[in-house]
Order: sequence, then structure tokens, then C-alpha cells
Amino acid sequence: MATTIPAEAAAQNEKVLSEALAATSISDKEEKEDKPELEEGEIEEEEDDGKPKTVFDDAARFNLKHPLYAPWTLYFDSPQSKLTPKTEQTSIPNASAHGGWLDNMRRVITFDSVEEFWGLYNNIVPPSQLPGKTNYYLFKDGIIPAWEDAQNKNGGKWAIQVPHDKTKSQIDQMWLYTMLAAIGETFESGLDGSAPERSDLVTGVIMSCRPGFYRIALWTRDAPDVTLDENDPLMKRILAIGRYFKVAVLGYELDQKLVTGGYQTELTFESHKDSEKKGNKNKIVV
Ligand code: MGP
Repeated sequence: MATTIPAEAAAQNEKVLSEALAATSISDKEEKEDKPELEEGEIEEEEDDGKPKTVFDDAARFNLKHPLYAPWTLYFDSPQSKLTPKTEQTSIPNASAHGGWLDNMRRVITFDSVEEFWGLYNNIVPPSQLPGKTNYYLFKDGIIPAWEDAQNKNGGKWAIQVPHDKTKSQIDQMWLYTMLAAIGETFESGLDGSAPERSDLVTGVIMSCRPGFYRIALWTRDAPDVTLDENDPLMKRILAIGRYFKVAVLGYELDQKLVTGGYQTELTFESHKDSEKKGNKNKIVV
């Protein structure tokens, strides 16, 4: 049964409603006049109640970040990147001292928290969508992605090449896990599932996109004499890093033979000094 509101009550309701609307529009107007205009892309700041907010509480206005052990810097290069202007933020200090190697390289950003890492990761192009001849370099802040850097010059690299055709769908995950292990400094953790050990031996990781393949590399600050066995403490650490990289990060079996033809390589370590020599045979394979 329909309910009819008496005429007097309806008039009263209408009066209350229009007064309420008028009051709201005045207070809105006053508020707008008090607040500075937001620029495009700017986020309106809420009053800080002083309580810690994680990204799970408020994805835009969190004030509690999870710090990394150290800040990390992402660099990028491609044949086109030399066309982009160098600014104080994008250029690399003392780049000209590296014989042209850093000419195309641009600093993208430095971050020092888990939240900033994800903010960066979610806003950059994944390797599977990059054209050939491009590279991402993620290095501990203060270490330049060059052999000549004081923290790299006695070091070496673990590197693997994987062909495009087989791994297009997996390569982004391989690179993500490589970055996570680098910034989490977990590369010297064992494979037995025990708590991760912090490792400071890794200086940076590199993703190289080439026309037929991808190469993922991990640079270490020291390199062992390849003729030594696992009784040598540094050799033991380098092998532990290689095994963790192969199994826990890249997802292969420890004893898996990776070369099946084409562009695929085994996961191989060589010192930077040896890799400058053509046809170097001084390599360690896991
Ligand atoms: P690369 O990029 O490691 O090999 O080195 P890649 O990817 O097989 O070659 P690309 O042509 O596909 O990029 C290629 C060349 O870059 C080397 O032979 C060196 O001449 C130079 N180069 C590489 N690195 C890592 C350095 C470095 O750290 N310092 C200097 N000065 N030159 C480098």
C-alpha cells in the first residue's frame, strides 16, 4: 500500500532539505577557497594524524616504508638514449673517464625502500617488451656499472643467455627475481630453505636485450682464481652465489644442462679482467 505524506510534513521536509543543501554548498565553497588549487597529477594531502600508515593502509598516502640494506640505482641505455638530454639527475658522474662506455647510459632513479622499488617496477617497461640493444643496470648506489669502478675492477660476473623464443613469457619473472635477490642481498643464501643470509659481494645486476636473446648478469666485487677449488673461501662464496642464482632465482635444477642449441648458454662466471680478453677460457660453470 502506498504511503502518502501529509502536505504540511512534505513542505517541512522540503524546507529542511533546501536549508541543508544551502549549508553544504556554502561550506564546500569556503573549503575550496581555503585550499590551494591542485596541479595536474598532484595528490591531495590528508591531515597527518601522526599514526604510521603502510602501503596496505593507504596506497597513496602511506608514511611507513620498509628500508633496504642500501640504496640502489637503476640505469638504462639504448642506441636512442644518447638523444635524451643529460641533466644533473640523469647523467653519471665522471662518465667520460670510461672510454665512451657510459655515453648512452642514463641514470633513471635511486631508491632505498621496498615500496619505492615496487613504485619503480610498476612503471617501467619489462624486458620482454624492450627492443634489442637495450640494457637495464641495477647497481648498489655509488657503484657505476663499469669494470673500471673501484668496487668492480677486481670482480667478475655470472651471466646466462636465454633465447627469445623459449623464454619470452619467463624473462620478465627471471629479471624481477634477479632484482629482488639483489636488493634483498640474498644471493649467498643456501638452497636448503633456511633464513636468507645477507651478502654484500654482489655490486649489481644487468638485463641485456639483444635481437635474438636476453642476457642476465650479476656482478661481484671479487673474483676467485679459476684454478682453485671450493676449499678456497672466495671460490666457495662465488659458487654459492651461482647455484642460488641458477636454482632459486632463475628456476633451473642445479644439475640441469642448459645448452640445447641456439643462443642458450650455461650459467658461467668469469672475471672482468678475463672477459676483456677475446676467447677467454677461464670460466666457471654451474
Ligand atoms: P658487453 O656489453 O658486455 O657485451 O660488452 P655484448 O652485450 O656482447 O656486446 P654488445 O655489443 O651486444 O653490447 C661489449 C663491449 O662494450 C666490450 O667489448 C667493451 O668494449 C665495452 N664494455 C663493456 N663493459 C661492461 C665495459 C665496461 O665496464 N667498461 C668499458 N670501458 N667498456 C665496456
